[in-house]
Order: sequence, then C-alpha cells, then structure tokens
Amino acid sequence: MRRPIPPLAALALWGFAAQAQEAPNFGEAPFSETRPFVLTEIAEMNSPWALAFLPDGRALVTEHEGALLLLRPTGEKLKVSGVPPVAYGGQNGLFHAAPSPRFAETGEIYFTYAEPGEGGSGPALARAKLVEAEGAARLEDLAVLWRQEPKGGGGHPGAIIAFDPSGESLFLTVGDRQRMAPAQDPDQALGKILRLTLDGAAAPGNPWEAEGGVRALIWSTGHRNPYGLAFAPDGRLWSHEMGPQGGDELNLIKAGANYGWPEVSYGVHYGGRAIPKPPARPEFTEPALYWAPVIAPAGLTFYQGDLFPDWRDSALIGALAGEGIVRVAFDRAEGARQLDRWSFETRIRDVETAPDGSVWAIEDGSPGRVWRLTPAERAPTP
Ligand SMILES: [Ca+2]
Repeated sequence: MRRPIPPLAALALWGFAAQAQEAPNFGEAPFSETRPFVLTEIAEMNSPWALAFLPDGRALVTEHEGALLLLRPTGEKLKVSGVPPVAYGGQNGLFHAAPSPRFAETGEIYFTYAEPGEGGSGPALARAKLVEAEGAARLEDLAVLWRQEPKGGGGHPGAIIAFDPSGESLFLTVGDRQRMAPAQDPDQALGKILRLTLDGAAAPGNPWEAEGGVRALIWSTGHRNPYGLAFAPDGRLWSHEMGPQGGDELNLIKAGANYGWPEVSYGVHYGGRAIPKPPARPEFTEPALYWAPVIAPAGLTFYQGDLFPDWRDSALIGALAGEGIVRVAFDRAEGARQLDRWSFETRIRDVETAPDGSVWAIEDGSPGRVWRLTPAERAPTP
C-alpha cells in the first residue's frame, strides 16, 4: 500500500507539476519604461499589411485592398502592376509578398492573397517575376502555385510565407478561416502550416508525404490564425498565432506536431465558453509561451542586425491589440521569455529587419504608416 502524501507536500508537488507543464503567460506584462529606439515615419500607406525586404534595401509592401508597392527608405513608392484580383473585405485581401531565395538570379517573388471564386474566397500562393523598366514595375509570368479549395467565407487567412534556410522549400501558414474544426481535419489545409517546394508541390520529407493529396503538403496541424512565421538564426522554425479570447501563442514548429486548436487553448471562446487548457491533452504540443489577455500578434522577425546589438538572436513581434512591439528571447532548452514590450499606442501589423540593421514596422490602418526604428542616442557614459 502506498503511503499517503501529506497534503502540503502534495500541493507543492502539484504546483511543481503545473509549473512544469504549463507554458508561461505574458498577457499581463507591463510596458517597458524606456524605448531604446527612435521612430522615423517612412511613408503613409493605405491599409499596409506586410513587408519584406529585397536585397537592395527596398521593401515589398502589400496594401490590403490589393496594391503591391516597392518602398524606398526615403519614402519613395513605386506601384507594381499585374497583381491578380483579390477578394477584399474583413480580414481578406492581399496578404504577404516576399522575394524568392533565388531572387538575385530569377527576379521572382512569392505572394499570398484571398483569391475570389465560387462560394467566396480562399487563400492562394502565387509566384511571379518582378520586372522593372523605365521607372515602372510589373509582374510577369504569374503562376498560382497553391490555392485552398473549396472556397468559402471567413477570415483568419494566415497566409504568411517563410523560406527554408536551405532555399529549397517554403512554409506557408493557413488559418482556420474561423471554421475551427478543419484545423484538426487531415484532409483540409485550413489550420495548418504547409511545406511546399518552390514550385508549390508537396516537399520531399513531409511527415504525411506517403499519404498524398492535401496530407502530403502538411507540416504541422491545429493552428488558428498564424500571422507570424520565421526561422531563428539557429535554424528552428517559430510561429505565433492569435487565440480566441485569450490564448495567443508562440510555438516552436516541429514536423508532424499538432498544436491543438480548437481542442485546447489558454483562451476561451468568444462569449466565454470554456476550452480545455493544453496540459489536459498531452498529445498536443504546448506553446512556448502565451498571452492572456491577448496582444493579437502580427509579424515576426529574428533580429540579426548590428544597430541593436542587445537584440541579437531575439524575436520581435508586432501587436495589434497590444499596440506595440514585443521582444522575446530564447534559451537552448526551447524556452522563450518576453523581455520587452514597447508601447506604440497604435496597432502594429508587421515588423521586419532591414538589410541596414534598422527595423521597419507597419502601423495598421487607413491611412496606416511604415515606421523605421533606429537606436536612440544613449547618454554618454562618464
Ligand atoms: Ca495551440
């Protein structure tokens, strides 16, 4: 017969177990008292959604209604023609554009948008060549590499692209389009992170490659609305996603892992209906950290520049509801902790590291803005 555990010791053990299993919550963290950067407005934009840098220091900036622009650090804009029609409304529109890992040779870019069609719209991934001549820019040789079928209603598109550091494959977030259950359906792309070849086929080595169809495209499962996806300098892939009421997550993305939506969450459904917390279902992968109340994360970049040496290897995350930028640092044992939370007093939709080491951030809205962050002058040390 087992000896009964004294109540206080049991409580302590339970406390330790709970601590060991539950991801840390950063929802109530206060704003940092000082900002180590100054902000310079680069340009006013019409509902800017996402940005990515070309090797020459210009940014590809999407506007949600369907415009794609090349933006110089001076604020000069050049509109790129040839973007296909997008289904614009609510969370749908033009999403994310990024240069191919082979951009220097091919001039190709990849972009995502809500493709209109029978029944509504669906997220789509396209590739095209960016051609510039006589001061104008256009897309040529457009090919839609992947599209969600069947089309339908709903927001939560995800639609963020990240290229594998090898340059041989790409990862694409696909949100649950506010339908929830498909995130656990292995035959639907909704609520998944896909891994594709640069031509949009199932990438060799995917966990369900042998099963074919949609399954062969899937890298990870059980996501809600991931608006951030990026590789860390150590080669690990991270994503964040918006929870419902509470429960925004930062996840270390592993092949074949299931991140639990909508079966578990640190949040509750809108209206307050409970959802089991992740430790209740050990088959689901816990987030590295979560926010309740939410920050509504959007945009993710791992800082590797020289202008902010204190930020090297940490992640910068935009916050819509959180109205600012969050900095997260990592340790070797998969741990992540929020170190800074800077208030912008406005919704931040995306954040990226520029080739010169400055950080650019998108202020959400119409008009919205693109901001440049450079180091604040420090008081001279005596
Ligand atoms: Ca989850």
